[in-house]
Amino acid sequence: MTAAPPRYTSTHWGVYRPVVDGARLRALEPAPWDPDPSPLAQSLVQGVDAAVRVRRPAARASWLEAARRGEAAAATRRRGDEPFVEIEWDEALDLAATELQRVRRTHGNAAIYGGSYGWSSAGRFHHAQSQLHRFLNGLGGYTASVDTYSLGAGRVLMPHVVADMDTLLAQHTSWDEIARHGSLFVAFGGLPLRNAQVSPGGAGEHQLRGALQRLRAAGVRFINVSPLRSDLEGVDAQWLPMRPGGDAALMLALAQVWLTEGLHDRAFLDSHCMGFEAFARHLCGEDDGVPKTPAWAEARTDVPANTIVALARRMAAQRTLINCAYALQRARHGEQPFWLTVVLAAMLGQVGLPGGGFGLGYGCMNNTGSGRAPFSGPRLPQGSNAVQAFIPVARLADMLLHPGERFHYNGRSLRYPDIRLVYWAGGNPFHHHQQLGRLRRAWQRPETIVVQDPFWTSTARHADLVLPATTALEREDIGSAASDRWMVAMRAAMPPVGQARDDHAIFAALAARLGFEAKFTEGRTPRQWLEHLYDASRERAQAHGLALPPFEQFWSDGLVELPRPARPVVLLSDFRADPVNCPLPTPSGRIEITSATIANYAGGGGHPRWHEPEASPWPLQLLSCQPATRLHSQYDHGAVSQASKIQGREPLTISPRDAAARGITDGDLVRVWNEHGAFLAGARVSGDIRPGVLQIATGAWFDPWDDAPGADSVLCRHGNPNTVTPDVGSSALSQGCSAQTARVDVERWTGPVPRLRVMEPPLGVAAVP
Ligand SMILES: Nc1nc2c(c(=O)[nH]1)N[C@H]1C(S)=C(S)[C@@H](COP(=O)(O)OP(=O)(O)OC[C@H]3O[C@@H](n4cnc5c(=O)[nH]c(N)nc54)[C@H](O)[C@@H]3O)O[C@H]1N2
Ligand SMILES: Nc1nc2c(c(=O)[nH]1)N[C@H]1C(S)=C(S)[C@@H](COP(=O)(O)OP(=O)(O)OC[C@H]3O[C@@H](n4cnc5c(=O)[nH]c(N)nc54)[C@H](O)[C@@H]3O)O[C@H]1N2
Ligand SMILES: [Mo]
Repeated sequence: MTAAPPRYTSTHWGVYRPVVDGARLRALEPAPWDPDPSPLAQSLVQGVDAAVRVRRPAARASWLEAARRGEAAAATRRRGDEPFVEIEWDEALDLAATELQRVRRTHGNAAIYGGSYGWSSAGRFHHAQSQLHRFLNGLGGYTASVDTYSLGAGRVLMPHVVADMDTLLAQHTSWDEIARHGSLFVAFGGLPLRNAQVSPGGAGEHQLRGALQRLRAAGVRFINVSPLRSDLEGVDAQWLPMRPGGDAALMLALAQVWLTEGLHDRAFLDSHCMGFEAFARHLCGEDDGVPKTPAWAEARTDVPANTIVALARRMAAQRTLINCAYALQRARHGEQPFWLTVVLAAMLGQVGLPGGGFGLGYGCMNNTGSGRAPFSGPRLPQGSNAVQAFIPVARLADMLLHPGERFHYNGRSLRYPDIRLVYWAGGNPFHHHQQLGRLRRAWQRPETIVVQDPFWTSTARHADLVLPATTALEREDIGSAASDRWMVAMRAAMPPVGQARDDHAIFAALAARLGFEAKFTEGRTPRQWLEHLYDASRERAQAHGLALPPFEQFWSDGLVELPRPARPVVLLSDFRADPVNCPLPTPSGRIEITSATIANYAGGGGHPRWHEPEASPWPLQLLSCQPATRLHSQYDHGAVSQASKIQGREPLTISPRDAAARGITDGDLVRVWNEHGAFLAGARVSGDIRPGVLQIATGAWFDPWDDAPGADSVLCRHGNPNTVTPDVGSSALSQGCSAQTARVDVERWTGPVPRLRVMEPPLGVAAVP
């Protein structure tokens, strides 16, 4: 008798063995090989079939009435503010298909917004966004989105300056090489252990904690340039508690010290870079009359000038890696710190050397620095989109509010399409988008909004038609992430909860109603798709010199290990060794310290520069970081996230000084507000944060308290920071998300303590038996 094959499930935060008793998940045991498993999975144990699971298709009452008559629904009541009616699957699919057909016939395919940004789940076949895109392409196309909330400014900027982000991330120097050759690690935004719990598609072996210990043991010293001490822990890091948003000023001053003291590498700047001269003139103030001195930077960062000088000399004297967290570019003019990170590394002449140069996002995701091949495994072919219209992803509300209006993006002038139908699968814009009160207004404009999700998220509550999707535990899939150690055969662990259906099955049923089922499924069953996608990835693996076993063996082994490449990974080492024969994909083939393209697109001289922050009446800056206790909004109802709440609200970190000035003590409920809206949170008073700054994690399910006493703008009673973040592009160049550029005030909340509604099923949906 042969042993039963191992049963694994893969999540964005690790690989686990599900323990199931009948239809109930009892435990998720961490993979035995994982040295530092993430606790996040424990939220699934009670969470997967919690009361907030969507068990049946449901429709907003007044929309349903109109749709049953075959009419575009006049929104008589606001989305998010009306009971639902549970309906049968057949009717739900008929209504969705009829609405898709009506909208495309009446307004054209560009009237369908299918950008559907979101992380969904780790399996690559049922990846909801890919399934939706394939489906909508089969229907004749849709308005798409480009870039990400993660790296909006960075993704647009980097191809002009060095290379595209995916190319760079795939080659990040391995932690082992940094331990072997590095001396100093300067971390803008720190290296928070909480963020390295995840990687998109899977994090099969958690490496950051071990890597930091190895670096420390090898003698590497760390500098944590961040408003939060806790952004870099366990390695005796020196903390520079700088003012958020000031990084570009600090970086310019470091460059200015090197220039005036002759510590920069002229030979490297000559052979591998272009446009240093104009930048050098800017550092000296020859163009604008303002030398970018340490004293100038002190006034913008609160880092003392003598500390800046000492740091500059220290960096120039040894092998130094300069890393920039994604967070720094999720802001107004977020391109600047990313660009300057590269410019600093170039001035030190250490780009392409092991342990030196730059990093963009060590510590942001688990797999960065794993030293493994960038091989990304199976992915669903999405077909091609016949619609040209697209938006930079974070311009969602602008698009809905301003059809036909022009906007700038990466050197182009484009128009917003007129959206009549929104289809969202695998994302939660009512957690992730900025200025949620504005999104709520924009969201009233389309005629139909379909949301496909396992849970009654705030986005589902703001939909017209909600289709219940299975989770990865309820179906078969393949887990795979770039630069991860494993590819995982994800076996179904339990039957679907309620009437939930797989994302693929839902789209296949819609395609059947719309007459293109065969084109959508290509006649394959889901298992046949897994085999087909695996085989295609096996061929790609061969190009990386990786030999994968046949599908049958992979499926019965439960996973396959992707070996490390023989040669150590060092970012841009080929370019360093031979810039003529291994040029960069920039116009000059070199690192562009000055970019004619950007000067042309955006003006301003074409080199990095400092932008003074806009004046604000609000005294505090609010940072909204990634949550330690969940992935974004996923499983906010689960045990791990719930255990962190204060009086049921999201914790907000505040300095003792700012708390005392407002009579706030640890554990109090507080209200944070500005001109955009407000949220309630629980105060966590801590000396780990510098005064003048508040920090709260993203992802608390948005729970608007519309009948709050005296509320004149949106108020979230649960703690979603996007009620107060500004919905403005990072710049006309990149149009990324500027969530970090939020200014607010905070006070002790003395009003009534409202009951949360978002953790219960919405009105009209039957309670769980
Ligand atoms: N203020 C502020 N806002 C931010 C950020 C910030 O730093 N500050 N960060 C931004 C960043 S970097 C990101 S990436 C975004 C994240 O924003 P999102 O990616 O939208 O957040 P998630 O919570 O991961 O949303 C995924 C949704 O998919 C659903 N889902 C999971 N599995 C499946 C499935 O198999 N099928 C279907 N149909 N649905 C599924 C989940 O229930 C959840 O509702 O947030 C952004 N927003
Ligand atoms: N556990 C967990 N891990 C995650 C995620 C999650 O949801 N949960 N999300 C993942 C995703 S999608 C992404 S894109 C990455 C995002 O990775 P990041 O965007 O880097 O993550 P953040 O937590 O927003 O920011 C990291 C730190 O930067 C600091 N910081 C913020 N603004 C500034 C500034 O102006 N200057 C300086 N010097 N420091 C600043 C903050 O103190 C913060 O703790 O994280 C990933 N990791
Ligand atoms: Mo992200």
